[in-house]
Amino acid sequence: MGYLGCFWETMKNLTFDLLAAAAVLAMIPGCERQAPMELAKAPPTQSTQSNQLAPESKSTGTNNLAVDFKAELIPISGGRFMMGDKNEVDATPHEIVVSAFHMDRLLVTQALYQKVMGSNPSRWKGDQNPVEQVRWSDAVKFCNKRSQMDNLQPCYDLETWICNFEATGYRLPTEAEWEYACRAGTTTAYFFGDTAAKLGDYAWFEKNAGGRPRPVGQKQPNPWGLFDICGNVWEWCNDFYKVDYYQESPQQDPKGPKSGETKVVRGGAWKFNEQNCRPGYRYNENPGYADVCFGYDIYGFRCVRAAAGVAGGKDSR
Ligand SMILES: [Ca+2]
Repeated sequence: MGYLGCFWETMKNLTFDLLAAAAVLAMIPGCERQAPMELAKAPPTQSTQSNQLAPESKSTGTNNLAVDFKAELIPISGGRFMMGDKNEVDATPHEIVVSAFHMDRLLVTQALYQKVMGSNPSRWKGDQNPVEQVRWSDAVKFCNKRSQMDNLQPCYDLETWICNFEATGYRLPTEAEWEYACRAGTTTAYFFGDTAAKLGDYAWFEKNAGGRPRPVGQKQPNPWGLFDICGNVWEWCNDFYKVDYYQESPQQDPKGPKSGETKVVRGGAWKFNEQNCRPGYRYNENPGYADVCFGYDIYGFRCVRAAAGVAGGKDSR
Protein backbone atom coordinates (compact mmCIF):
# COMPACT_ATOMS: atom_id res chain seq x y z
CA MET A 1 0.00 0.00 0.00
CA GLY A 2 1.39 3.37 -1.04
CA TYR A 3 1.49 6.59 0.89
CA LEU A 4 -1.85 7.69 -0.43
CA GLY A 5 -3.47 4.38 0.40
CA CYS A 6 -2.10 4.57 3.90
CA PHE A 7 -3.38 8.11 4.24
CA TRP A 8 -6.87 7.13 3.18
CA GLU A 9 -6.76 4.11 5.41
CA THR A 10 -5.83 6.36 8.30
CA MET A 11 -8.55 8.84 7.39
CA LYS A 12 -11.07 6.08 7.09
CA ASN A 13 -10.17 4.73 10.50
CA LEU A 14 -10.26 8.19 11.99
CA THR A 15 -13.64 8.84 10.44
CA PHE A 16 -14.85 5.50 11.66
CA ASP A 17 -13.63 6.24 15.18
CA LEU A 18 -15.38 9.59 15.20
CA LEU A 19 -18.58 8.08 13.87
CA ALA A 20 -18.37 5.28 16.40
CA ALA A 21 -17.86 7.73 19.23
CA ALA A 22 -20.78 9.81 18.04
CA ALA A 23 -22.92 6.70 17.72
CA VAL A 24 -22.07 5.61 21.26
CA LEU A 25 -22.93 9.05 22.60
CA ALA A 26 -26.14 9.11 20.62
CA MET A 27 -27.23 5.82 22.15
CA ILE A 28 -26.92 7.18 25.67
CA PRO A 29 -29.90 9.17 26.87
CA GLY A 30 -28.97 12.77 27.39
CA CYS A 31 -26.37 12.99 24.68
CA GLU A 32 -28.37 13.67 21.57
CA ARG A 33 -28.50 17.43 21.73
CA GLN A 34 -25.12 18.08 23.21
CA ALA A 35 -22.72 16.69 20.65
CA PRO A 36 -18.99 16.99 21.44
CA MET A 37 -18.66 19.49 18.59
CA GLU A 38 -21.04 21.78 20.38
CA LEU A 39 -18.79 21.86 23.39
CA ALA A 40 -15.70 22.27 21.28
CA LYS A 41 -16.96 25.34 19.51
CA ALA A 42 -18.02 27.06 22.70
CA PRO A 43 -15.19 27.08 25.24
CA PRO A 44 -15.43 29.39 28.21
CA THR A 45 -13.89 32.49 26.73
CA GLN A 46 -13.45 34.54 29.82
CA SER A 47 -14.12 34.64 33.47
CA THR A 48 -13.82 38.10 34.83
CA GLN A 49 -15.39 37.23 38.12
CA SER A 50 -13.66 35.23 40.75
CA ASN A 51 -14.41 31.60 40.78
CA GLN A 52 -13.83 31.48 44.53
CA LEU A 53 -16.74 31.08 46.85
CA ALA A 54 -17.75 34.45 48.17
CA PRO A 55 -18.09 34.86 51.92
CA GLU A 56 -21.73 35.11 52.96
CA SER A 57 -21.27 38.68 54.14
CA LYS A 58 -20.29 39.79 50.68
CA SER A 59 -23.83 39.41 49.55
CA THR A 60 -25.23 42.30 51.53
CA GLY A 61 -25.00 46.02 51.34
CA THR A 62 -22.26 46.62 48.83
CA ASN A 63 -24.29 46.91 45.68
CA ASN A 64 -27.66 47.83 44.31
CA LEU A 65 -28.92 44.38 43.53
CA ALA A 66 -32.51 43.78 44.41
CA VAL A 67 -31.81 40.98 46.86
CA ASP A 68 -29.08 39.39 48.84
CA PHE A 69 -28.20 35.91 47.85
CA LYS A 70 -29.34 33.73 50.68
CA ALA A 71 -31.08 30.72 49.30
CA GLU A 72 -34.38 31.37 51.01
CA LEU A 73 -37.46 29.35 50.36
CA ILE A 74 -40.75 31.11 49.77
CA PRO A 75 -43.94 29.49 51.09
CA ILE A 76 -46.39 28.88 48.27
CA SER A 77 -49.97 28.29 49.39
CA GLY A 78 -51.87 25.53 47.71
CA GLY A 79 -54.57 26.36 45.21
CA ARG A 80 -56.33 25.84 41.95
CA PHE A 81 -55.25 27.20 38.57
CA MET A 82 -55.55 26.80 34.83
CA MET A 83 -52.41 25.05 33.69
CA GLY A 84 -51.43 25.28 30.03
CA ASP A 85 -51.22 27.68 27.11
CA LYS A 86 -53.88 27.64 24.43
CA ASN A 87 -51.30 28.46 21.76
CA GLU A 88 -49.28 25.30 22.38
CA VAL A 89 -50.18 21.87 21.01
CA ASP A 90 -48.80 20.08 24.06
CA ALA A 91 -50.31 22.41 26.67
CA THR A 92 -54.10 22.32 26.45
CA PRO A 93 -55.38 24.46 29.34
CA HIS A 94 -56.90 22.39 32.13
CA GLU A 95 -57.65 22.95 35.79
CA ILE A 96 -55.14 21.66 38.32
CA VAL A 97 -55.04 21.69 42.11
CA VAL A 98 -51.64 22.04 43.74
CA SER A 99 -50.83 21.45 47.40
CA ALA A 100 -48.74 23.91 49.37
CA PHE A 101 -44.96 23.75 49.05
CA HIS A 102 -41.90 25.92 49.49
CA MET A 103 -39.74 27.09 46.61
CA ASP A 104 -36.32 28.72 46.27
CA ARG A 105 -36.89 32.35 45.46
CA LEU A 106 -33.63 32.32 43.47
CA LEU A 107 -32.13 29.99 40.94
CA VAL A 108 -29.40 27.83 42.44
CA THR A 109 -26.29 30.00 42.14
CA GLN A 110 -22.82 28.81 41.34
CA ALA A 111 -21.75 29.79 44.87
CA LEU A 112 -24.43 27.58 46.41
CA TYR A 113 -23.72 24.72 44.03
CA GLN A 114 -20.00 24.97 44.85
CA LYS A 115 -20.75 25.02 48.56
CA VAL A 116 -22.94 21.93 48.38
CA MET A 117 -21.20 19.88 45.71
CA GLY A 118 -17.61 21.11 45.90
CA SER A 119 -17.51 21.77 42.17
CA ASN A 120 -18.84 24.18 39.60
CA PRO A 121 -19.65 22.84 36.14
CA SER A 122 -20.83 26.17 34.73
CA ARG A 123 -19.52 27.63 31.53
CA TRP A 124 -20.23 31.25 32.48
CA LYS A 125 -18.40 31.57 35.78
CA GLY A 126 -19.61 33.94 38.48
CA ASP A 127 -20.59 33.28 42.10
CA GLN A 128 -24.03 34.81 41.71
CA ASN A 129 -24.65 33.52 38.23
CA PRO A 130 -27.05 30.62 38.02
CA VAL A 131 -25.33 27.27 37.88
CA GLU A 132 -25.59 25.83 34.35
CA GLN A 133 -24.23 22.90 32.40
CA VAL A 134 -26.03 20.82 35.00
CA ARG A 135 -27.88 17.75 33.86
CA TRP A 136 -31.14 16.67 35.47
CA SER A 137 -29.17 13.96 37.25
CA ASP A 138 -26.73 16.57 38.61
CA ALA A 139 -29.63 18.66 39.86
CA VAL A 140 -31.17 15.81 41.83
CA LYS A 141 -27.79 14.83 43.27
CA PHE A 142 -27.50 18.42 44.45
CA CYS A 143 -30.98 18.18 46.00
CA ASN A 144 -29.97 15.12 48.00
CA LYS A 145 -26.67 16.60 49.15
CA ARG A 146 -28.32 19.85 50.14
CA SER A 147 -30.88 17.84 52.11
CA GLN A 148 -28.14 15.99 53.95
CA MET A 149 -26.33 19.24 54.78
CA ASP A 150 -29.56 20.53 56.32
CA ASN A 151 -30.26 17.29 58.19
CA LEU A 152 -33.27 16.55 56.03
CA GLN A 153 -34.35 13.30 54.49
CA PRO A 154 -33.11 13.10 50.87
CA CYS A 155 -35.91 12.73 48.32
CA TYR A 156 -34.14 10.85 45.53
CA ASP A 157 -33.04 7.27 45.12
CA LEU A 158 -29.93 7.79 43.01
CA GLU A 159 -30.11 4.30 41.51
CA THR A 160 -33.69 4.43 40.30
CA TRP A 161 -33.87 8.26 40.12
CA ILE A 162 -37.30 8.02 41.73
CA CYS A 163 -38.42 10.87 43.96
CA ASN A 164 -39.96 10.23 47.35
CA PHE A 165 -42.45 13.06 47.67
CA GLU A 166 -42.99 12.24 51.34
CA ALA A 167 -39.40 13.03 52.25
CA THR A 168 -38.63 16.28 54.05
CA GLY A 169 -35.69 17.24 51.85
CA TYR A 170 -35.15 19.22 48.68
CA ARG A 171 -36.35 18.13 45.27
CA LEU A 172 -37.09 19.58 41.87
CA PRO A 173 -40.56 21.08 41.40
CA THR A 174 -43.16 19.14 39.51
CA GLU A 175 -44.13 20.73 36.23
CA ALA A 176 -47.47 21.73 37.77
CA GLU A 177 -45.83 23.27 40.84
CA TRP A 178 -43.44 25.23 38.64
CA GLU A 179 -46.20 26.66 36.45
CA TYR A 180 -48.47 27.38 39.41
CA ALA A 181 -45.65 29.31 41.12
CA CYS A 182 -44.70 31.12 37.92
CA ARG A 183 -48.25 32.24 37.19
CA ALA A 184 -48.61 33.38 40.80
CA GLY A 185 -52.37 33.65 40.66
CA THR A 186 -52.46 35.45 37.31
CA THR A 187 -54.42 34.20 34.32
CA THR A 188 -52.71 36.13 31.52
CA ALA A 189 -50.20 34.77 29.02
CA TYR A 190 -47.38 36.18 31.14
CA PHE A 191 -47.69 36.97 34.84
CA PHE A 192 -47.47 40.68 33.97
CA GLY A 193 -49.93 40.70 31.07
CA ASP A 194 -50.90 39.18 27.78
CA THR A 195 -48.07 40.59 25.71
CA ALA A 196 -44.32 40.33 26.14
CA ALA A 197 -43.84 44.10 26.20
CA LYS A 198 -42.69 44.15 29.84
CA LEU A 199 -40.76 40.90 29.75
CA GLY A 200 -37.45 42.75 29.96
CA ASP A 201 -38.40 44.06 33.42
CA TYR A 202 -38.61 40.51 34.75
CA ALA A 203 -36.46 38.28 32.63
CA TRP A 204 -33.16 37.85 30.84
CA PHE A 205 -33.88 36.51 27.38
CA GLU A 206 -32.38 36.77 23.92
CA LYS A 207 -33.18 40.44 23.43
CA ASN A 208 -31.52 41.74 26.59
CA ALA A 209 -29.17 39.11 27.98
CA GLY A 210 -26.26 39.90 25.70
CA GLY A 211 -25.64 36.28 24.83
CA ARG A 212 -25.01 34.88 28.28
CA PRO A 213 -26.76 34.05 31.55
CA ARG A 214 -26.85 36.84 34.15
CA PRO A 215 -26.46 37.03 37.94
CA VAL A 216 -29.63 36.00 39.73
CA GLY A 217 -32.03 38.46 41.35
CA GLN A 218 -31.34 41.52 39.21
CA LYS A 219 -34.74 41.75 37.54
CA GLN A 220 -38.12 42.24 39.19
CA PRO A 221 -39.57 39.13 40.83
CA ASN A 222 -42.95 37.71 39.93
CA PRO A 223 -45.94 38.54 42.20
CA TRP A 224 -44.98 35.77 44.62
CA GLY A 225 -41.38 36.94 44.96
CA LEU A 226 -39.68 34.44 42.66
CA PHE A 227 -36.73 35.86 40.74
CA ASP A 228 -35.68 34.80 37.24
CA ILE A 229 -38.63 32.43 37.08
CA CYS A 230 -38.85 33.41 33.42
CA GLY A 231 -35.65 33.54 31.40
CA ASN A 232 -31.99 33.40 32.46
CA VAL A 233 -31.76 29.59 32.46
CA TRP A 234 -34.32 26.88 31.82
CA GLU A 235 -35.32 25.17 35.04
CA TRP A 236 -35.31 21.42 35.41
CA CYS A 237 -38.56 19.97 36.69
CA ASN A 238 -38.99 16.57 38.22
CA ASP A 239 -41.44 15.25 35.61
CA PHE A 240 -40.79 13.16 32.57
CA TYR A 241 -42.05 14.95 29.48
CA LYS A 242 -44.90 13.54 27.44
CA VAL A 243 -46.49 15.51 24.64
CA ASP A 244 -50.07 14.51 25.54
CA TYR A 245 -49.65 14.15 29.29
CA TYR A 246 -52.22 16.86 29.98
CA GLN A 247 -54.92 14.58 28.51
CA GLU A 248 -54.32 11.97 31.19
CA SER A 249 -52.87 13.80 34.18
CA PRO A 250 -54.72 13.70 37.50
CA GLN A 251 -56.26 16.96 38.61
CA GLN A 252 -54.65 16.89 42.05
CA ASP A 253 -50.87 17.32 42.21
CA PRO A 254 -49.88 15.74 38.89
CA LYS A 255 -46.35 14.34 39.02
CA GLY A 256 -45.72 13.50 35.37
CA PRO A 257 -45.69 10.20 33.48
CA LYS A 258 -44.17 7.16 35.19
CA SER A 259 -41.47 6.89 32.56
CA GLY A 260 -40.13 8.71 29.54
CA GLU A 261 -37.10 9.67 27.53
CA THR A 262 -36.77 13.29 28.54
CA LYS A 263 -37.43 15.54 31.51
CA VAL A 264 -39.37 18.78 31.50
CA VAL A 265 -37.58 22.13 31.59
CA ARG A 266 -39.50 25.38 32.01
CA GLY A 267 -39.30 29.13 31.79
CA GLY A 268 -37.07 29.96 28.84
CA ALA A 269 -33.45 31.08 28.94
CA TRP A 270 -30.95 33.77 27.96
CA LYS A 271 -30.71 32.64 24.36
CA PHE A 272 -34.41 31.98 23.81
CA ASN A 273 -37.22 34.26 22.70
CA GLU A 274 -40.29 35.77 24.35
CA GLN A 275 -42.55 32.90 23.42
CA ASN A 276 -40.30 30.40 25.18
CA CYS A 277 -40.53 32.47 28.37
CA ARG A 278 -44.31 32.06 28.66
CA PRO A 279 -45.36 30.37 31.90
CA GLY A 280 -47.24 27.68 29.98
CA TYR A 281 -44.53 26.88 27.46
CA ARG A 282 -43.17 23.34 27.76
CA TYR A 283 -39.71 22.23 26.72
CA ASN A 284 -37.78 19.08 27.46
CA GLU A 285 -34.30 17.63 27.50
CA ASN A 286 -32.58 14.34 28.13
CA PRO A 287 -31.76 13.89 31.79
CA GLY A 288 -28.14 12.84 31.29
CA TYR A 289 -28.02 9.91 33.66
CA ALA A 290 -24.70 8.79 32.14
CA ASP A 291 -21.46 10.50 33.06
CA VAL A 292 -20.30 10.69 29.45
CA CYS A 293 -23.06 13.17 28.72
CA PHE A 294 -22.51 16.86 29.09
CA GLY A 295 -24.62 19.59 30.56
CA TYR A 296 -25.62 22.55 28.46
CA ASP A 297 -25.24 26.21 29.43
CA ILE A 298 -28.96 26.92 29.18
CA TYR A 299 -30.11 24.57 31.93
CA GLY A 300 -30.23 25.33 35.64
CA PHE A 301 -32.76 24.78 38.42
CA ARG A 302 -34.28 25.79 41.72
CA CYS A 303 -35.40 23.49 44.52
CA VAL A 304 -38.64 22.99 46.40
CA ARG A 305 -39.56 21.29 49.64
CA ALA A 306 -42.79 19.90 51.01
CA ALA A 307 -44.56 22.56 53.07
CA ALA A 308 -44.85 20.18 56.01
CA GLY A 309 -41.10 19.69 56.02
CA VAL A 310 -40.30 23.34 56.61
CA ALA A 311 -40.41 24.21 60.28
CA GLY A 312 -41.58 27.70 61.13
CA GLY A 313 -41.11 29.02 57.64
CA LYS A 314 -37.56 30.04 58.48
CA ASP A 315 -35.23 28.35 56.15
CA SER A 316 -32.16 29.91 54.74
CA ARG A 317 -28.64 29.14 53.89
CA1 LIG B 1 -35.76 30.71 34.74
